[in-house]
Amino acid sequence: LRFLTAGESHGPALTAIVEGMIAGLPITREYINEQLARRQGGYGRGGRMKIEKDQVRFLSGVRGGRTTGSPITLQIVNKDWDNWSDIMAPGPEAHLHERVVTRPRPGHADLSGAIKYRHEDIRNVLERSSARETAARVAVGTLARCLLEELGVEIVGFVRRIGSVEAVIEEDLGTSELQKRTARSQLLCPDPQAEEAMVKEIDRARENGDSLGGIFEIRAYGVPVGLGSHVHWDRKLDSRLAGAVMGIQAIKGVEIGMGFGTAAVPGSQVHDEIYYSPDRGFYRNTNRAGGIEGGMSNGEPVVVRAAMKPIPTLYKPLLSVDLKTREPFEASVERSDVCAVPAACVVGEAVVAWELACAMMEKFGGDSLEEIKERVSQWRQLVRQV
Ligand code: EPS
Repeated sequence: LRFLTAGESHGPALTAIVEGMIAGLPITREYINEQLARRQGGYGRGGRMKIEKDQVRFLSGVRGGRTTGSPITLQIVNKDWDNWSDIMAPGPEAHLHERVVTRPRPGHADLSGAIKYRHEDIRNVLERSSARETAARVAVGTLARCLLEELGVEIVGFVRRIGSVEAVIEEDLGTSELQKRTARSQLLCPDPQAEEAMVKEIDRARENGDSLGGIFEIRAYGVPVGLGSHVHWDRKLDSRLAGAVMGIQAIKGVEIGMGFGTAAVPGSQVHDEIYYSPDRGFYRNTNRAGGIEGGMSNGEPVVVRAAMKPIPTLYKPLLSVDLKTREPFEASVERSDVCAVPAACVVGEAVVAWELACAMMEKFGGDSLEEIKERVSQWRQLVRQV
């Protein structure tokens, strides 16, 4: 299973091609659009989201509501293209001297990208480094999510922190309650009290011309034992998940389970003790490992957390130097999001779904939904009998 995305933030469209998906998987535009709408939401988004209303189009690989096994092409049109078609045109007609960007924004890909690719106009960098691209990854991840759902794996994401406000989430909160509370929240935060404080903090940041980051958490329930492998570093499930989540724009830290917390306490408070009962088989009473030991899923929920930095496009000026004149200036912008942590959380769900779907395909394989379903159910039965 593999995919590629293409498309600029103010280009005509985002495109993704997914190759290797089994045949017979039920998939609807509506389900993908629902996830795309979730990504566009969240208190703290800026003006661009008033222009876009992301909708997916299938250009190949899906027929009559099911995948055919052929490469799947997904397209999301950028409505903002109408305002940019002169500037972004691919041919000599492009207005290359309009809206030229020579002022690199601190914290962005701008300066390194311009130096690396020898661009005089930073627009050639920012158009692709923009988090607009994550819409394509959400569409792709939703295909993966459909596969996982067929195989009994469920993905739930929520926001744990925005700025200085941390949510309190009861350890024993059931999946459905967690989902219900999260779905009700405009910040995807299951703690309503914390959410209120987060909204205030976002308002304050906006007033100050500042931006805010935060932490989101993704949980995967029903992941069978044995995805990934201990035998080689690049087959470890945690290594792959961390790479995928770190690959989301603005992510600066990823942890699995107790993560960084494991460094501060002795081993007796870190490792999950193992129990056995005839009806449950092997199990643990704690899940500090976040469902992964030795690079393999251990049957407990997989828990991935990520820290997102505050968006670097600020209304409050930060010092920088002009690429062309080498003169210092104070960077300021016209339009930006104040906080996009809930959006990043939806992207997090998508990339975790993707990596888990890849790991499922590797372990169980098959070319059709029936085939992989059969193999997964056999494996689950076998594991219960161990
Ligand atoms: C982004 C800047 C803003 C965001 C954009 C990411 O866009 P614009 O430059 O058009 O105002 O709205 O996010 C999206 C368009 C999106 O779909 O998430 C950036 O510089 O990364």
